[in-house]
Amino acid sequence: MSIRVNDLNQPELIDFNRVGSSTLGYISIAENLPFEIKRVYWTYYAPHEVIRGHHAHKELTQIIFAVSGSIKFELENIQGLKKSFILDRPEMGLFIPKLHWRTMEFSHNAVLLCLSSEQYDENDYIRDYDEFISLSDQ
Ligand code: T46
Repeated sequence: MSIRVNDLNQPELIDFNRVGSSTLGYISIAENLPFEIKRVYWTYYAPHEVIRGHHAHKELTQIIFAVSGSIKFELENIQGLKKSFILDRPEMGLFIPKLHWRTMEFSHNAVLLCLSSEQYDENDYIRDYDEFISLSDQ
């Protein structure tokens, strides 16, 4: 099963579909992604009142799932275009291209699963918002 990303430069919600039934339960499958997965990580027990993120990535692309609970994302590209997304179904993935500033708010029971195009590298982070916005001048 291949998933389709309409524009590799734009964030997008992707429906990974589900296989199964309400009596048996469901399975969703991620394969043939638009990037090679080099890292998988998951985030959990994030208090609802905490806002995570506050950074962008220079090269990293990712697809993120809320495998439990719900997660609200605020994304912004270097042109200042802002988009909000809510992940609240396990079969929905959020594709986030490189160079998007992000913040996330978790529901109390949320578990975030991330499929990432790169291994962890702190040098790939932009953690200063002014530095991020100044990239539009380049
Ligand atoms: C994103 C959201 C959804 C590591 O050592 N290795 C890792 O692979 C990761 C992801 C983090 N860390 C360390 C680095 C920091 O000291 O864990 C600490 C918190 O990491 P970070 O600031 O990246 O956490 P979040 O939740 O703000 O952001 C992460 C991803 O970086 C980001 O790309 O979209 O999860």
